[in-house]
Amino acid sequence: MASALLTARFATTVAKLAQLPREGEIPEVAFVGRSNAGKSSAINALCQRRRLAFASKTPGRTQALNYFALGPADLPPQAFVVDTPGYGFATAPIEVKRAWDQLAGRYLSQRRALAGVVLVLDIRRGLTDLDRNLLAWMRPEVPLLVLLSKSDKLGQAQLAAAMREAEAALRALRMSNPMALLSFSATHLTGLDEAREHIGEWLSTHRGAGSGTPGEAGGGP
Ligand SMILES: Nc1nc2c(ncn2[C@@H]2O[C@H](COP(=O)(O)OP(=O)(O)O)[C@@H](O)[C@H]2O)c(=O)[nH]1
Ligand SMILES: [Mg+2]
Repeated sequence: MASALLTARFATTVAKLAQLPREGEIPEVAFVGRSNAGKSSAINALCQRRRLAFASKTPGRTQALNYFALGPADLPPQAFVVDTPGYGFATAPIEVKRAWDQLAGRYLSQRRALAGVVLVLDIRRGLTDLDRNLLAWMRPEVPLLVLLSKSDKLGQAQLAAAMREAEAALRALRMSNPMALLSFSATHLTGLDEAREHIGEWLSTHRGAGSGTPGEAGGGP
């Protein structure tokens, strides 16, 4: 399924949980991270598309879940990639945080179709308290791939140190989720194949809402 990323196309924008596509057999991979961490750029690079996910220069503009469909265009989607709103703008009022929790937080904690989560971190910043808050929404069975993005901004020694630091910070959280960590650059196209492999593996092995026990479909409250 790794190559399915190359078929990505815009599907829909979801501004409220009630507008989510009905849960069924279609697995989803969500990209999460602080505003400006490089989520949209990572999606574009992984899908080999220039402007699929809008790589915004204006942090915090996209307060919605953006769905991209994968698979042959003439068939129902095989999977979805979901770009989530960034969090952690310095000036965000409490209402913005509440809005994020209501949509993205609840999406992360409730969505049965979620086959995996890609957390995008700016490698120069590492794991922040805002990222820790976000990770607290995740269910323990959902696998996590952490992309230390913008790795092109650091030299070899700094990069190795940043990787070690992020690894220790993640380990300290004692999450039971399956987890992988990669250094990544959307501009220099590093880490793409490994990231695609993880995502492809999630999508092809996910047992979603529709494939569980009858009556289980639909997920959270
Ligand atoms: N040098 C470098 N810049 C990047 C990389 N990824 C994203 N950026 C830049 O970082 C800014 C934010 O990227 P964007 O993808 O919009 O972040 P988002 O808010 O998380 O979706 C933009 O100016 C991008 O061009 C990267 O791998 N390397
Ligand atoms: Mg974005």
